[in-house]
Amino acid sequence: MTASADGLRVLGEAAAAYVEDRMKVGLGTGRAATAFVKALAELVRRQSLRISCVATSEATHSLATELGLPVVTLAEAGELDLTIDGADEVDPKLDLIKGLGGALVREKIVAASSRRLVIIAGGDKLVDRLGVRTPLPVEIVPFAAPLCERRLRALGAAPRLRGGPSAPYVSDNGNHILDCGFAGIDDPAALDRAIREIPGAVATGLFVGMAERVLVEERGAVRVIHRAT
Ligand code: A5P
Repeated sequence: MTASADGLRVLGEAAAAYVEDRMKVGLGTGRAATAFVKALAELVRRQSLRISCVATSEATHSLATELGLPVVTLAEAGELDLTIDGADEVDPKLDLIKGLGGALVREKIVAASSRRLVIIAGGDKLVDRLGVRTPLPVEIVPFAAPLCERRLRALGAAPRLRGGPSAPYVSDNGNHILDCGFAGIDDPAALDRAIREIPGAVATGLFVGMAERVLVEERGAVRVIHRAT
C-alpha cells in the first residue's frame, strides 16, 4: 500500500531515531526522505544534536537548510555515518531501484560515501523481482543519447527520454534520464555493470548490495527488514 502522509511521518520518525549526536548524515530525496528530513530537524532541535548533513539533491538541500539543519559539502564531510533515503522498488535481497525522483546519481554517491544506508518505504515498494513494475532510470550525458538508447535496447530495455524530446528532464548534474522498461531484471548487478560500460551512461538507479536495512510502513506500524549476511 502507498504510504499515507501519516505513514510517511511514522517512517520519518523511525528513521530519525537512528541518528546520534555528532553523526554525519546523508539526506535522501523524495517523499519519504522529506518526511525523514522534517523529523530529523525536529529531533535536532529537541535534543540539541550536533550533526552535519549532506544532501542528495538541490531540493533536499533547500528543505534541510530552511529547516535549520547544518548542510555541508561531501568534501567537507568526508565519510558519512548514515544515509537515510527512499526507494522505488525493494527486492527480497534488499537490492533497489531508485531515481524516479531524478536524484539517482547523487543518491548513489552519498550512499556509497556512507557506512550505512537505511531505506524507508511504504509496503507498496516491496517486489519479488526488480523492474517488473518500475522502469529503471539511467542518467546519461545528453550528447550520448543516441548511443545510449541503441545500446540499452540491445540489453533488452525499452528506453524513454524522461520529459520527452521537446522538454527533457534535466538532473541536478545537467544530464538527462532514460527510463528503461524491462520485463523484470534477473541479475541487477550484471545489468548495472553492462549499462555503466556504455560511454555517456553516468549511473543507473540499481542499488545493489548497498542497503543495510529497510524500514517498511504497513498500516501505521514500521517493520524492519535486514539484509541477509
Ligand atoms: C529520488 O531520486 C528517488 O530515488 C527516491 O528516493 C525514490 O523515488 C523514492 O521516492 P518516494 O519516497 O517519493 O517514493
